Amino acid sequence: AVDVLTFGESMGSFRHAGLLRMGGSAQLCLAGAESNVAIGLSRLGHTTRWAGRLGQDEIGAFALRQLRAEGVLTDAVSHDEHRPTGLMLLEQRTADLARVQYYRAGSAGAALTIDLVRPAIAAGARILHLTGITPALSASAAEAVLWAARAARDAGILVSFDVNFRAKLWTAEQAAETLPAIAACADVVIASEDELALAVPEAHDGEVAAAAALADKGVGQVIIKRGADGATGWIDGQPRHVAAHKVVVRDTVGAGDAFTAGYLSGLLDGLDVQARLERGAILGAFAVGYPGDWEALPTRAELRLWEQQAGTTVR
Ligand code: KDG
Repeated sequence: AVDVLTFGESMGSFRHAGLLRMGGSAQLCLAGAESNVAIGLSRLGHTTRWAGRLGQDEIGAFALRQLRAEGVLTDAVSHDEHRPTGLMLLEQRTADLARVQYYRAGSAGAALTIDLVRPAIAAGARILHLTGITPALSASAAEAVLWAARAARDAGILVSFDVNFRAKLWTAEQAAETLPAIAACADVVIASEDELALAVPEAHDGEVAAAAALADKGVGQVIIKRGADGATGWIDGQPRHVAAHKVVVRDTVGAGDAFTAGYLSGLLDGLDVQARLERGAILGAFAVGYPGDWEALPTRAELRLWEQQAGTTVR
């Protein structure tokens, strides 16, 4: 069994340094919240498997090549002869403000089903990581996520769930109908403060009430991502906080996934809550310092680079 299994949609992301309407060149990168997390964990030496669906096209071949190059197992990837691999366009409007357009309706990634993820669950994992993006893609993808969350819980696999609300894919009302059942199967729920209500619609009074309501459902770890303000982990009703590292921000896309990879890595290594949050903050800092969702994420040896003072050249 691998350390971490994840599935969802990975896409070709054309990143443009400014306004797309101005034309000019864009750079082809790999995007997808779940594969970002898998790559982050793989760079830290954990074994990971990504089990999505790709089109039989050049973008699909590119995605597969990137995942393999990063050491993510792709033996559970399925291929769709008829549907294309999803695409997104990303315009970097300012260093920390980006705008995204999706071309993923009817994509191969959206055609996930329970049967396609079943073998990967059967192969086992220490952690199954899911996000609230996948259930927004199609009814069959939503079924697959809920089925996988339940099957993993029943098999004793720890379930991690990042709410990751994407307003361009569905409405908050639709998300609030679908996500609570998934969150209720999870051991770890990760969300930004404003996403919490989508995972526990009955808790209206903010973070403390939502963390308590999730704890009542058996979610032992509720992690709130606050971007430049760090993160808070609610463990058994007690909050633990970590500050974000102060870095020059070049691109915030992927920072949440980086944080999640760091947190889960700490969990796999048996670190305590504070150290797990700190590893999440270090990966978040690496992610925002360089363009790309995951390209700048550290290897395990590089985690220690963080002990150097800013402005240092390591020789
Ligand atoms: O977290 C980064 C993701 O948002 C990006 O990689 C694309 O998965 C993606 C999505 O659905 O927005």
